[in-house]
Amino acid sequence: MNLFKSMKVYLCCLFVMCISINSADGFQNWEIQELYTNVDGSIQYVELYTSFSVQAFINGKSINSSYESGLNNFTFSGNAPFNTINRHLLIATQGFADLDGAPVPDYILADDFLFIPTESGDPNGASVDFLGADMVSYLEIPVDGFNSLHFDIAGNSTESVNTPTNYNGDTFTIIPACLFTALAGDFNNDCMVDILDYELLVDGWLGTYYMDDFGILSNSWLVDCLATPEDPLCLGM
Ligand SMILES: [Ca+2]
Ligand SMILES: [Ca+2]
Repeated sequence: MNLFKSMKVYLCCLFVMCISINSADGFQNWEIQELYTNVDGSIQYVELYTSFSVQAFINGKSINSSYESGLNNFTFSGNAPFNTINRHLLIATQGFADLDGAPVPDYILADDFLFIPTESGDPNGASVDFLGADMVSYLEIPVDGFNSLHFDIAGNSTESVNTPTNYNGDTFTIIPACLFTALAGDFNNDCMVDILDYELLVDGWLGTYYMDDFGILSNSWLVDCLATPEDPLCLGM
């Protein structure tokens, strides 16, 4: 073999090696683009996005969610489809998957994966870390069922309407039944004030809810805006 031929073989091998090393490692360019939770953590999702190719190799990689002393872990069970340019991945709870018209999640997430910071909690807030790829943190997250946290490439967040999008590009917007009523004390946004709101109050007592909220809850107790939308409390009067 002359020198030219052996150089060609060498460069060829180097090229193949580079591709396979790149492929084996290809997951670092996913960004955390959106986080959503409802008030009780049963409907949540983490949406990822990448503009890069060859980011499919996520099998066994982890996303950690942490707040104060709590740590939740999600591990990918399988790689993403190979073509990743301008794709999203949707990792969502079963409660999300069960919503009418919801895009099919690419991966299923346990309930309560995302933490909801409270007024009296850690001032550093909560964080979500796709280990080796991207990390975001937040002091607050909307729980009105309609808005979510959207992150830019630098990790800055804004609150706006939820836009869950899966790998296939299917998307929709979660619209809670009671979004546009003004019923005070309806902590879980289901249009009525009942035992479910009381349970949230107890769970968040002196962290999220205080004596004022107990008074508001008592004042609206058993008001049902689906049954009686004309009730002055449903109209914010
Ligand atoms: Ca989105
Ligand atoms: Ca309620």
